[in-house]
Amino acid sequence: MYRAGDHTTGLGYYLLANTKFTSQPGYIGRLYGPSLPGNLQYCLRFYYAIYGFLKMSDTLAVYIFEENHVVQEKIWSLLESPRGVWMQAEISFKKPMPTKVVFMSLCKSFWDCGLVALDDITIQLGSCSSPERLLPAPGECTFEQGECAFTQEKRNRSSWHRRRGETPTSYTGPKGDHTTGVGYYMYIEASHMVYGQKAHLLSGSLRGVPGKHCLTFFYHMYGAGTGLLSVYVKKEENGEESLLWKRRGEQSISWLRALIEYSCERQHQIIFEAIRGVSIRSDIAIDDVKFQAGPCADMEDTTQSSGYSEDLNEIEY
Ligand SMILES: [Ca+2]
Ligand SMILES: [Ca+2]
Repeated sequence: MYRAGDHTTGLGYYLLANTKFTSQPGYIGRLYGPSLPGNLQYCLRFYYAIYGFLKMSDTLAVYIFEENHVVQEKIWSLLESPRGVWMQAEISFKKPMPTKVVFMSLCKSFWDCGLVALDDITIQLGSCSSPERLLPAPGECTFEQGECAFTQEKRNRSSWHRRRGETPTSYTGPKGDHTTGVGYYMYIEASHMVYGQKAHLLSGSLRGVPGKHCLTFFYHMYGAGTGLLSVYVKKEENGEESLLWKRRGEQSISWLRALIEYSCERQHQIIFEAIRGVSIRSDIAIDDVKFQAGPCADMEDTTQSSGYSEDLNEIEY
């Protein structure tokens, strides 16, 4: 079976507290952030995932320690949360004195405790709810407000659907989206499709640039019958389509990041094509699609992800 991947790429690292390797009961895991100057507004954002745990109290909490370590204040604690999904948390804070952010996980009795995972922790100046933060970056689609500029030639039960939460079939599809864990993603519902049936999602019109374009997105291909997900570039002047990227069969129980560099000097569209596999366990989902002019900033990850299990559970069409 697959192990859960991290939030950043699905194949990277994350921090884990309360591992079963810790033998003492009454274990407290503390993680200290860097020292932050006082009297400024900050936005702390991080992703967490919970595995196990019967009760949520003190599973994960965030404290602010004033630099002299005399005053500590709990600014956030975990309430009831789905298990095994990366969830986003956002906290705005402003303190007069220099402070440190501290993540704390408490395990009172060893047998009640599960695992707490943390990933992609950022602290930025400004409030989390300032208007410019709520707007998605240009060229980025999280599917939270709708389908952005994406279109479909036909819309029926076997097209791409926007959904939140898990898909109706067990052992396939994501449990939550990639953006916040409780948001929206686009997916194909294999139960409404037949083997080999295709669904196309077309991006809005994209400007050509000399040099490279970078396309990143997250994809979820989990299920024993998973089919194919392909990405094409379609030139607008002649309708010519070329394949940029393809994954065949089950890939992971986690969201994986795809990074694609391509060249196109003319106006074009990007097409996401999902093909239903051999069984109803072939839901395919995408989220957090980002189009940028210029080469991808961290291209070294592509070798890792493009070499990943392309031949796993191979299904021929
Ligand atoms: Ca990570
Ligand atoms: Ca989303």
